[in-house]
Parts: sequence; structure tokens; C-alpha cells
Amino acid sequence: MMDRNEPAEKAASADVAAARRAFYDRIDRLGMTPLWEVLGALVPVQPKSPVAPVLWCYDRIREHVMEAGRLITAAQAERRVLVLENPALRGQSCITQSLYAGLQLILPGEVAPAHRHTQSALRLVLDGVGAYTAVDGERTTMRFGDFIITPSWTFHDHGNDGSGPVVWLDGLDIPLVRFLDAGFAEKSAAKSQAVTRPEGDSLARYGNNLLPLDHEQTPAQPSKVFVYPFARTRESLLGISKSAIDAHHGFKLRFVNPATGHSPMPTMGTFAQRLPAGFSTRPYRSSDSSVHVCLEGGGRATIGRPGEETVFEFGERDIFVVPSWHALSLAARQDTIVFSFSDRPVQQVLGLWREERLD
Ligand code: 1HN
Repeated sequence: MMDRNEPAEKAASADVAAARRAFYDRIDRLGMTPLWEVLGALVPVQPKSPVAPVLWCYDRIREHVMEAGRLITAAQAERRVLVLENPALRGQSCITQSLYAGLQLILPGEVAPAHRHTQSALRLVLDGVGAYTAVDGERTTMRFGDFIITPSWTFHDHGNDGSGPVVWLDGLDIPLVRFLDAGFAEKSAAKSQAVTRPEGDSLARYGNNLLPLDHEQTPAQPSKVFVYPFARTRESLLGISKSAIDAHHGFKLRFVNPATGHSPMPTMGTFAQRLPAGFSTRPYRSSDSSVHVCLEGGGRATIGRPGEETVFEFGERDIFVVPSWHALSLAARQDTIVFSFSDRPVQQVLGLWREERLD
């Protein structure tokens, strides 16, 4: 019954169909509607994601991000961001059903003022040097490929002390928090947070196989490490590349809160992957729609089942989306490093997450 495609009405005679329609109209006024007309869509046999596979080539959109810099200041915009909207979800500020992504620009001398909100955010630095993000009183210099977090309800501001524009990708759990109606936000009285800890303090304290003596966290608590420098990620990916490669993932690692082994933030899982030049991954699918960003190299992403697949050629700084339960296969033209994020930890904690290695 669950996989019946035809609405019940189609199977019935014209008389019965008319009687049913009249009945639906009458109960509609009472705020009721028949389940049997929508059951198949409500309880699909497998995910039928409305999310579209999509690619943004950084080189093609960069000029528009820069143009935004001539039209509005960071102070006027609060955050000068061009939202990456999934073409199948226009108007909803979503890149997938549960996630938001955007490209944020900050020009020399600008400050994106301090605020906090219950939405969690990640940054992936893509272009330019000289910017910083401050989280909970500590600044960190933003370098290419660095993955930075601003966990739920932590004050954060950004600034650019350099001489050129800086662009990064923002990933937030906005649609998820909106769905739950759990959004709160406040501005800080100070434009920039007072610096209360020297740069590097949290990485030294929490991010080097050591922890403060009395530090304990539960799995849902976010990482106290708020920058995962690309240099370290790269070193790990190259370090594991001397061992056997995974046919479906290449050399792939997940980012963790080192105090718990769980995801750095509870709502978004983050991953880094290296594919040697010439390597192609076997197709793989999982129930979390994911956003991928190429940090080095480039290649081809094949998304979806054979016959109806979408193929993207991607290079450095390009961003692409893989919808839930769509097979993904990556072929590396050069040595390639890909960062990705998704709502996987949410699905896992709810017991919903599934994966399948194909071929
Ligand atoms: C936000 O706080 C930032 O802090 C970026 O940089 C993007 C999108 C929606 C809501 C808050 C930031 C955001 C955001």
C-alpha cells in the first residue's frame, strides 16, 4: 500500500470520484483532509528529496560577491552575504532542506558586528587573507581552507585588518532551527568583542591531545576548539594516504570535538577527504543531503542513479550539493581535497541515518 503511486481517486469510478471530491470539499472547511490522498508522499519507501543537485563555480560568482561590496557596507548589511539557494527551494534561504549556505565578503577595515544566535555556524575560508573571526573573546586569523565554528549562542564578530577582500563560505543550521521554531538572537553592546584570550589559546588548551584537568562535555556540547586549521587537516589527510584507500571515500576523515569524539557542533557534521590524482570513488549514498567544497585540485562529481545522473566538473573553491539518498561518485583529475558538511549528526542521534555502499 505504501508504494502505491496513484491517488485512490484515480482507481475509482467517476461517480465515486465525484462523491469523494465533494466530501473532501466539505471536510476542508472543518480543517480536515484525507490521509489516503497523501500517504505515499508522507511515508516514502525511500527519501524522495526535493533538493536539486547543483554546482556553483567560484570563478563565475566571485565578481558578483565583489559587486555586493560596492553596493552595501558590512555595517549596513550586518552580514554581507550572498545566499546560495538551492534552485528547487528558491525563496527559502536553503541549500538543502535543513541547511543554509552563503558566501560572505568582508573588505579591508570593515567589521561585521558582534552578535549571537541559537543557530550554529561554520565558516570555510575561500579567498583572501587578513580577516579574523572572534568567538567567545578569542580571535583567530582566517587562512585559506580553515574550518571555523561559532556554536549556538556564542558571541561572534568578524573583521578585516588586511589590505584585500576576504570571502568565506558560511554554513548554518537555519532551516532546521526555523522548522523547530527555536530561533533566538541578540546583538552585543560592543561592535567588536573585547579580546579576553590570546590567539591560539583554545587550540592549545583543547586541540592538541590534551584537555584542562576538569574539562568534561556531553556529546551534544560543541567543541571548545573553534578553528580547525587547514594545515593540520591536510597533514592528517596526507598522513593516512600511506595506508589502504577506501574504495567509496578515498581518504576521508570527520572533524570532531576532541573532548567527546562527537561532531564539533550537534547539528552539522563536517568532513575532509583526499582523492589522489586519477582515483575514482565507487558510488555511495547516505540519507544526509550534503554540501561539498573543493579546496584543492578538481575532478568530476557524478550524482544520482545511472541514466538520470547529474555530472559536474569542479575545481578549487567550487561548491556542490548532493541530495539525500543520491549516489555520489567522485573522480579526481588532480590530487584533490574536498570539505563537506551535512545534518548527519542530527539524523544519527535520532536513529534515522542510513548509508549504502554501491557497486
Ligand atoms: C550570521 O550570524 C553570520 O555571523 C553569517 O557571519 C550568516 C546568516 C543568517 C543568520 C546569521 C555570521 C548568517 C548569520
